[in-house]
Amino acid sequence: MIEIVTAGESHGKMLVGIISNVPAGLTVDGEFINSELKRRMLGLGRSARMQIEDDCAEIVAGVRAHKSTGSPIALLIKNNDYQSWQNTIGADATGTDRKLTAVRPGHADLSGAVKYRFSDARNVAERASARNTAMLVALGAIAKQYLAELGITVASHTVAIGIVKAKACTDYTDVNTRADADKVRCLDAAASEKMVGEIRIAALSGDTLGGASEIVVKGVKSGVGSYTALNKRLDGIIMSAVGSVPSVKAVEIGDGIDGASLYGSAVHDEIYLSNSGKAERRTNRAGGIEGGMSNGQDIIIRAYFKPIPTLKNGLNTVDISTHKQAKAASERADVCAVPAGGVVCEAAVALALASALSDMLGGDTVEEVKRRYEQKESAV
Ligand code: EPS
Repeated sequence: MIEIVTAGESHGKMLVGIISNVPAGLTVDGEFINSELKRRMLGLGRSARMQIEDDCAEIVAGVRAHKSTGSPIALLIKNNDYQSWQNTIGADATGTDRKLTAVRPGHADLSGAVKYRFSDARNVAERASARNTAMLVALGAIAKQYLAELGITVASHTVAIGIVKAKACTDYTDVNTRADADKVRCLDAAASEKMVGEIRIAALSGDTLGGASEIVVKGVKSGVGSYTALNKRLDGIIMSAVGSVPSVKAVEIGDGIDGASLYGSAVHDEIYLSNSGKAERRTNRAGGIEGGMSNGQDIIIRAYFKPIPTLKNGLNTVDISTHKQAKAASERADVCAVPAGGVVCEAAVALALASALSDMLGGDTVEEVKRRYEQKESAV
């Protein structure tokens, strides 16, 4: 089963990632990985950190002459900002500056400091930082290359920022090309303009904004995941992966939220006999997953992000060194990370799906994986 592990601090020397159980013979395109990393850095509302970094992954193991060898693939992404943190972060650091004791509500600071018994939440903030999502995107790019061999694509677009909602998407072609051309990765031009306005207002008032992204997976055959065991249910696997992305507080599959307040007759996708005699659905309110399995339709996921918890005007908190009431620490942070969050969720979904597929198909080589997938029926 395809699995990942990552390490790295926001201002440490580098981010490290390993993806294991990738079959041999997969073309691993370093340029594609880097283009995915660039997509994560874009979008109005990102912090000044994005001007410091030039995210680029170095492939240091598991790939030879652009092909996976079947061994674990290891990646490195350098943190340029380490230059300014050398004496604070790292194994040989001696600096005790940059303490973080006025813990930020909504961030990992307080619970992390209590859990690991730190008197300074810097260790927590460094690892909990969404900086680590750069490595998630790089590893996700390898998962996307595995999925591409099976004809599967993963894309995303912004559907809400603050109170501004995009109109429902009816055209799921070339989603990433169209979304990436927009400042906030929104496919609805009128909504995009309003979203830009909302981000500017939040920036001026030292505040932050959340929102939602829709992730669209095309080309998945029927029958990935299984109803036979809780941990094989594809909706659960995807929700867990997306829900683990920093800032995500809710995950929806298809029309899950609206459907909860409707009659069943208005929710479930009726099944018809097609002209070719196959059973098919004309609607996709289930978002491509029924009974914990893909049903052959597009898989539609929505990730809901909370506003970034680092605020210019810190919220009320307690300073864990003085045990006095304080204003939360303010650090450089994004005003709105929703456009980037969509790209990160694509990676999380690609990895979850690649993992579920590799669990189902096994296979030592890409050719073997492809042959096994081709044998799967997509409809009856
Ligand atoms: C991020 C890097 C971080 C933050 C952001 C995401 O860099 P720095 O802390 O140096 O500004 O900009 O992370 C957060 C907002 C957060 O709360 O963790 C990145 O590379 O995506």
